[in-house]
Amino acid sequence: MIKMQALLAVAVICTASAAHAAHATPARLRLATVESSPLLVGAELRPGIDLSGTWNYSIDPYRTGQAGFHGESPDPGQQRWRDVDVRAAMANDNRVLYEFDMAHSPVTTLPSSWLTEAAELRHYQGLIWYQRTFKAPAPRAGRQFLRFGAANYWTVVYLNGHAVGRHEGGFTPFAFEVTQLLRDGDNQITVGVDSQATPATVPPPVTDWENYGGVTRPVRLISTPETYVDDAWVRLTRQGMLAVDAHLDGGRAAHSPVHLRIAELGLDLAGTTDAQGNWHAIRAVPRALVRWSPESPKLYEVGIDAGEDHWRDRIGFRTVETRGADILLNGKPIFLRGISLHEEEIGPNPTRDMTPDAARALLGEVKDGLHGNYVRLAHYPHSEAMTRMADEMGLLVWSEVPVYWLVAWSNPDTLATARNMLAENILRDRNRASIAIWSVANETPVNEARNAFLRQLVSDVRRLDDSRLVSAALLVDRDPKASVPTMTMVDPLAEVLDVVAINTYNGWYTADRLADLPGSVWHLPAGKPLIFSEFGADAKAGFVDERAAPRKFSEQYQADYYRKTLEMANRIPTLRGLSPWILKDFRSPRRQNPDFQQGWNRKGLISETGRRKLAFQVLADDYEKKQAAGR
Ligand code: GCB
Repeated sequence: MIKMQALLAVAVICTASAAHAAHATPARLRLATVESSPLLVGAELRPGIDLSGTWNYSIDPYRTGQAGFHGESPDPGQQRWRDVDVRAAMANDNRVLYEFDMAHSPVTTLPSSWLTEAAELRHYQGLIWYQRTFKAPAPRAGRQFLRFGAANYWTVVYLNGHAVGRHEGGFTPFAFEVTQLLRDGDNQITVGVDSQATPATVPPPVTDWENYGGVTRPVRLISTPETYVDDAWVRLTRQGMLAVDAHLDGGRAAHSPVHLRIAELGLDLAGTTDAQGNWHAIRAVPRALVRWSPESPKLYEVGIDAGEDHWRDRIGFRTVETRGADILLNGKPIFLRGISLHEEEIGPNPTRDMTPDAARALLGEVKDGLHGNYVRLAHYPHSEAMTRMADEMGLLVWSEVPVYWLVAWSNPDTLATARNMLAENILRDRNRASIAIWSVANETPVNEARNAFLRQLVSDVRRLDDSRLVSAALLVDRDPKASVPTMTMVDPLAEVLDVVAINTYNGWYTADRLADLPGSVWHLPAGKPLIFSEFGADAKAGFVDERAAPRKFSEQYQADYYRKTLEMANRIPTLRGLSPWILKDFRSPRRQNPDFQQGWNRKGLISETGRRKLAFQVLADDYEKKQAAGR
């Protein structure tokens, strides 16, 4: 059923995955995984208390709050989560020692990354503790959950001095039930977040983007009835039927009456849960149903009523499939006119706080500026604010997990982490009409261990969601002897993907002349759609070189690069989509050319503050033509 049996193994393995000594946490702490924790699908639309706002924070570079100096349990004087008035305790008893005082530590505003909080934190990778108090809802009924949109990367949570749980992974939601731990009046929540990547983490330490440590998405205290809808998935199947799966949790979950309601369609589908609290139903589509598409992003108010619980969401209905080299949306061939995006808001000093307004600003550039119908949300699951905005604005989405470059392919803990992350992402976003493609990896080296790792992820996607396409951004082999650029897809993973996706940087990282790109030769699978999931060139906004052969980093070079690469791409018969790299300049510590980069990857079509470069219009013109030609 909905919580896949196959993932049980993941939960078990994950418990052992805190092998990294720095992240050792007391055994009693539950690890949040899709199997062991509440999912609270659609949590953003449930009533609750938003814990955004002011929190105290305290750095812990030696992780003294996690282990003593010989690796034993941490000293009480270092336990940041203790429910204690430090000043009073030390004033009253001169035997007492605390080497922290959260209540009098500096303050920050969450959600946000600590990187932007203070100059000395700009490059801090490690552990930081956050604490605040909040009033419990009064009166309290039913069940209460602490739900995190995301915290990067390891998170440990305490409530009123008690351990609540921990989570691994920087980009997916997790929740803990705290019904029994809440008290009347003031409650104290303490959260430790450690951003340090290791060779075993997903992603590993070396990437090409900023590792924004911290609580980067909202934290809420969510209330539900005693028995509630923990998971729900309402969609069109590939065959165009309306299907619902729901899972109830609580004392009355089994053999309970449930209703799926879509008032606008006059639909009321009744059923009963089984002994495990699961319900599955399928029926013909109501005739009046308007299908979701980029041109008409119709969303319906959908409800599932189960006892006292009224689960709701706003859902669009459409089908996505492939036929030969075509991608079909609602049965019709579509060309994906897209661009890639990192989760970084427009502005001079982003902190990865993706509010709905910030998401709208980015997606508006894609939809209205570029005439796009598609975005690649790279390289990890983006905030639900982003995928909900894509639903609303009418943009198809490629969603991916950070299985990026050099992952520990032979480490079972790493595989367990990746599988859990993938499942958390899919279960969170299965109700988003915008999501068309789940991607399992980016630019990974072909070898047996990697192939087995990624095949497992592909089969997980198919089991968790058979209504969408599976892909991965792959690399190609280049013939060093050929007189024109000649590339061949030799990656065996392509065989198990619905869409072949390729990243290519000829003319930027290679010595090719731009004039030679259109004559490139590609040897690709014939019967599958191709997407160029990346191509791009850096340009510093405002850097002008009007010569016939403009130099790298000028806006002119980037614009020429786009012209020639588009010419090359448009000649490939199986090409069905593009997501060039990238909409906006983004922070990346590996980019340190002092004249042009200053810590930013400059491949954006707009600068970090939103200034459009020349290449923006080149892509916009190409997409406008494709749109006019009905592609
Ligand atoms: C890539 C990566 C992307 C980088 C980009 C670049 O192939 O997938 O994460 O940022 O190239 O700019 O080199």
